[in-house]
Amino acid sequence: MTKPLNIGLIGYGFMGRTHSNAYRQVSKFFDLEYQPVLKACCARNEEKIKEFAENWGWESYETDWRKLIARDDIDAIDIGSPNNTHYEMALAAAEAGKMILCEKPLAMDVAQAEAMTAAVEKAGVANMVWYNYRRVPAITLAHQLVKEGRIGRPFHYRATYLQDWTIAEDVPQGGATLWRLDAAVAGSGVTGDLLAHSIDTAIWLNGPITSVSAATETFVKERMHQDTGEMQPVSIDDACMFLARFENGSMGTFESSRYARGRKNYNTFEMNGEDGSVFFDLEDPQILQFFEYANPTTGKKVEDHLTGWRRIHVTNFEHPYMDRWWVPGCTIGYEHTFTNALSDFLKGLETGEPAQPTFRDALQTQKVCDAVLESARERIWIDIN
Ligand code: SOE
Repeated sequence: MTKPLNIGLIGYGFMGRTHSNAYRQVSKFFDLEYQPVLKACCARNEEKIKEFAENWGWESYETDWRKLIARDDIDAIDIGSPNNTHYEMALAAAEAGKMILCEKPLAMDVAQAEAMTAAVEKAGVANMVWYNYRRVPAITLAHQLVKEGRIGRPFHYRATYLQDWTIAEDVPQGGATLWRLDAAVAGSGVTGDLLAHSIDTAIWLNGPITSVSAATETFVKERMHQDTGEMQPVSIDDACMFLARFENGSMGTFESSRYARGRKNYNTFEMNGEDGSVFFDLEDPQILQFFEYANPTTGKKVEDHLTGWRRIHVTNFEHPYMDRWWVPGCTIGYEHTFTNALSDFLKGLETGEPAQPTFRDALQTQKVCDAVLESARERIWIDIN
């Protein structure tokens, strides 16, 4: 017996589209008790949201998010609007007893993230944050290998997240499409937008981060505001680098920039352990690179004159999520990571085992982001609890 789950989506931008696509696809590929119904979407601009609703097949639309949350025919609220709206919407949705799926980063800062986590936990509503890269099959496979102990004791974690779309000085900031460049709306620059992904993945693979030391830079100091046409100081971090210590004794380096010419969405990580290493690059998304020095289960040394980095094509039925898609060797892409995440959320409702990252998991990422920004400001190491 299937159960309908009525979704109310807030936001119609890039993430509104990725989420809508996931709602449309998920029940066609995954066997799920809960089947999402695209009940209503919501944004202030009526013309835009009407067009969006028609394009993606939403049954209805609202122009006031409070009305959407108040509707009796909505079970789950999906917050896909800019970062400065997440807090108020999440509190109201939790208060109304709705499940919540929230875009990343969870909040503008730790204080908001803590209140949001407390609200969903008090209300007892299912919740998840869309850190979609956990659901890239090759990253999920890396997680499996690490948790199985295949790389042994971890020593190093190395992450980069590079893009190049803000190099030109005449790229405006703010407004409906460029709010990621306005700290008042986004909370921060690359730290909350890109490094939050890297931090989420790192914590998932390598456990808690306990202290950080960071440096940030803003290369272009003034930009025109998209709506007003006025020149204004740039408030975000354009680039950020930080050192990290993990609870398990390993060390990490993280680097992010939107000024890395030629890099479009270069999200990589490498983890080096006593018995092996893993490496992933989102610009080569089907591949997980694995170096095996020893098998920790048998204690047998594997490295010999034929050992090298193995490029595992994560496209077989045995690989995470892949039995749900096409046939072995046929690749999947960016949009599937959202569908995979949604299927985990819906499965979680069925099994009672919540899909991660929950708000509480994402609060940890928020703590690291805040500590990174504080460390860069104060030029000191910051501990994270
Ligand atoms: C920024 O350009 C961005 O769209 C992020 O906001 C997303 O989270 C990331 O996955 C892709 O890049």
